[in-house]
Amino acid sequence: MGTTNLIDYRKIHRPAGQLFTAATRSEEIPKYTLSPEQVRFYETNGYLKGIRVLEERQLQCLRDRLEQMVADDFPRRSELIGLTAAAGGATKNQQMIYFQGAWFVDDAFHDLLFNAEMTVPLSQLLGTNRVRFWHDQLFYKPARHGGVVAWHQDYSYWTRTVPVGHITCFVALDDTTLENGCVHVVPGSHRWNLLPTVKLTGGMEDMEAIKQVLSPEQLAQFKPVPMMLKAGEASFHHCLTLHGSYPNTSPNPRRGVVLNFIRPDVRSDTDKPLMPGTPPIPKGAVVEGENFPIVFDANQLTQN
Ligand SMILES: O=C(O)CCC(=O)C(=O)O
Repeated sequence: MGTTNLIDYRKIHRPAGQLFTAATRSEEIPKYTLSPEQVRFYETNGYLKGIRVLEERQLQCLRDRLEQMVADDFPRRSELIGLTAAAGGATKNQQMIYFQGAWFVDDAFHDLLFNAEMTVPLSQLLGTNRVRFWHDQLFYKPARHGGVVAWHQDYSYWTRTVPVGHITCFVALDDTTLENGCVHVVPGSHRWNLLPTVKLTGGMEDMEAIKQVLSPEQLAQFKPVPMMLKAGEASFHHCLTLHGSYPNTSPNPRRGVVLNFIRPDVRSDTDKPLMPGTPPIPKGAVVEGENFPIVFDANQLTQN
C-alpha cells in the first residue's frame, strides 16, 4: 500500500510503480493519439470529452485509495491541502470534499500524472512537445449532497503564472450524470476575456454568480452542455472555458480527479510561492522543479 511508507512522491519524476504506463517509446505514441477531428473539436469548442484513460483495475485502485484518503484515520491527512480535519465521519456530510496533493502521498495518484493515455492527448491539445504538471484537485461530491462548483474559468485562479498555456483534465472515478452533478461547459467561451474569480464551491445560490459580470453578448452565448462521462473516461478543457457543476442528488458519490497541466514555458508572475508549501519561483522564471514535473517529453522518446 503506497500510503504507509511516507514517501514524498513529488521527488519522483516518473511512475513509481507498475499501475500506469508513461509514454517513453515513439512507436507506442499512435495508440494514444487523438484524431485530427478531436483536436479540431477542442480548438473550436474549448473542450473534449469521452476519452478513455483508465482501465478497470486502475479505476478500482484510485477509488480505493481515495476512500482511504478521505477517511478520518488517514495517516497522512495533514499533508493533503485544503482537506478540513473531520471528526466522526463528518467529511461525508459536507457539500463537497475538496483537496489538493493526493499525488504527494499516494503512488497511484502520483503515477496517474504520467499516464500516456492522458499525456499524449495533452501534448496535442496544448500544441507542445513537453507537458508540465501544474497541480491536482480532488472534487468528491458525496451522495445526496447539494454542493455546486460555480461557473468559473480555471485561469482566473492562476494569473500568478503567465502566459495563458494551461489545460485541465477531469478524470471520472464514477459515471458522471445530470443527476450526480457532471461538469458542464459553455462551448466557445475559451475565446472570452478573463473573468473574475467567484466563490468556487457552495450551494445553488452560488452557482450563477459569474453571470453578473458577463456582457450581453456572452449572456446570449451562454448555452452550457453537460459533459457526461463513463467512469474511467476523461474530459479536457481549456483554462478559459467557462464550466461548473450542479449538486449530486443521486444516492451514490460522484468522485472526480482534476489534473491541471501547463506548457513548459509558462513562467511565474510573482515572487510568492505559486502553490501552498512550495518554494517561491522568482517572477519571470519558468515554473519548474520538484513540484512541477515534466510528465511527457516527445524529445526523450526512444526509437525502438
Ligand atoms: O468536479 C467538478 O464538478 C468541477 C471540476 C472543475 O472545476 C474542473 O474540472 O476544472
